[in-house]
Amino acid sequence: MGIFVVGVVVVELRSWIRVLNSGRRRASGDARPDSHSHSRYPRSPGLALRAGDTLDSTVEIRTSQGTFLGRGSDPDGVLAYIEDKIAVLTGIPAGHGEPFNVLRYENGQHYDSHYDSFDEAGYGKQSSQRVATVLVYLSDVEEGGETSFLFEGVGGTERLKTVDYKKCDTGIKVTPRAGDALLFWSVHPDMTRDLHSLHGGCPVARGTKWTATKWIRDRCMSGAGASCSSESVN
Ligand SMILES: O=C(O)CCC(=O)C(=O)O
Repeated sequence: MGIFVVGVVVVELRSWIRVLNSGRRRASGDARPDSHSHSRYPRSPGLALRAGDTLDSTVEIRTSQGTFLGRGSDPDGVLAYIEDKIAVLTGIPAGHGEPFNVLRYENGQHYDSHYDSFDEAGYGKQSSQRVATVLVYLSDVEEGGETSFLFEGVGGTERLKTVDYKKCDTGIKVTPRAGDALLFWSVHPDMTRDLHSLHGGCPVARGTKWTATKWIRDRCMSGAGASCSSESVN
């Protein structure tokens, strides 16, 4: 795996969504996992399940393949480098991050709109909350595959009462570009869930989409191997 430099903020969609443009500054090689990665890294479901959900009942929500990778599984230190950059970007120590959820979407594959934060009514009491997400695009996509925020733009939350969110034709869509990253917050400063953070991955129409998602929690994730001290964020 090579390195993409996650660059500075260039686009602000709302106060809580940022697209970080790499300016195509590749430090070396290609950030996509190699072509054997789907056999090297086993498929893992990765979706948090609500009470009553099963792996079978959620299989159509996210149809991509994925696995989890953290700094511990990367002896070259590339993932640690990116995790540390994300810590600087968010101001939250790297140890609060879950391992990267690396996803590969082929033609027609998608991720239905969802919240990354946990709603206790559905998920039950959690030991920590997901407060922010950094989604790193590891590839361009020839057509489709945008990340959509349905509640964004004029009409906002009202619009969803009348649209079919699976069509991906409303709200704000962010086009994947290799090396860019997207930061958005799932909670307000008072830690209540931000309902505008509803998002999903539109179906890939042509090409292959690779992403690495970093879900960041309000508490340290023990065993992640990264620092949980705010002094480590510099
Ligand atoms: O693939 C995308 O654009 C969205 C991914 C996503 O929603 C997630 O990983 O939480």
